[in-house]
Amino acid sequence: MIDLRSDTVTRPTPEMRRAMAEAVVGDDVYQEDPTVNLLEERAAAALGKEAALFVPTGTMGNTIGVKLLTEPGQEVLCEARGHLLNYELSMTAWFSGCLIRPVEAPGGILTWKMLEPHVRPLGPHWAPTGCIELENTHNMAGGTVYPQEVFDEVCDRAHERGMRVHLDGARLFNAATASRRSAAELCARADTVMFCLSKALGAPAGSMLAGPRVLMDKARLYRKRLGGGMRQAGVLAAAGLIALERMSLRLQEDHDHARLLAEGFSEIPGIRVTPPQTNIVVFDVLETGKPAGEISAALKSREILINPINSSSMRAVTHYDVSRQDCLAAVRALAEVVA
Ligand code: TLP
Repeated sequence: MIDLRSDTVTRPTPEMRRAMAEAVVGDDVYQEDPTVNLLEERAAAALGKEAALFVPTGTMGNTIGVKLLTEPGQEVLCEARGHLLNYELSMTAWFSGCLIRPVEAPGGILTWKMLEPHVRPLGPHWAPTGCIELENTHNMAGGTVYPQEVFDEVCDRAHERGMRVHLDGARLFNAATASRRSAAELCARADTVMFCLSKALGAPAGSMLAGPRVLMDKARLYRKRLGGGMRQAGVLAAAGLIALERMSLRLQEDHDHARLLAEGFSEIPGIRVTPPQTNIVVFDVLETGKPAGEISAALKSREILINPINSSSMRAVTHYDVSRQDCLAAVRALAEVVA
């Protein structure tokens, strides 16, 4: 099977498996796991933040990040296709007691001009906006990258208005690679940031939440409340260190593969695709006359896995376990299926 459903499907590299087997561990709930402690220090340094916390998933990182920046009864602004709103089982409502107000943005990139009309002060009828959540890269918009001045302006204006900013940087290192900036530069003005070790970076599990130390101390308690106190988690953190320090340097290859896929797809009659900026190719199949679900099933019978997003669009994601040859095979299979 050539698995283009997501970059979450990567399996740990042989080097990760060795590091996991040899990891020095302790009880992380007592903060005594040296490998977790090291990963947290290195992640904080990579992001230019005071402290970082190892969490089991990106969803938990976002859940805690938003909780830290809001009070119950506030609103959170996020892009209409955002992961926080659509794929996290309403955790913002359940855990933070906040309503998400979605704002549509072309390419998933929210500017201050788009956000400002939706910012609400406290009033007799209104819940105040507590926090803005941005996604970089934006997953369902096709792995798009924030122009840095747009991102920074949203943060600055939000802060002037007393709001705070959480960055869902599940694929922050893809954004860094594409924009040729450091991850720290990208998130410098956000209050809290989450990135995933278990997506493009190839670790088997784990994400990092980072921000000021006082917030990360609180985050540690929220993580425990959510059932995320993982004890000898150094076994996972050992793979996370390799993800952070080595795998983050090879992402251009995935981006090149995504471009190759998109170029091939764009030559197939009825397929419309925007050139990808990173490792995610979202493409429209409406004009083929076939529903995306049917195309996905037909591809599966040819040993290619690509998920539909809805009835007319699909998403292919490149990653460490996908080669140039695999991408060419996927293009050939899609052309056959559509024909
Ligand atoms: N994304 C997954 C699915 O949930 C859609 C994927 O296959 O892309 N933020 C962003 C931007 C994400 O893309 C994801 C996962 C998460 C957060 C959540 O991470 P996990 O799955 O670790 O909870």
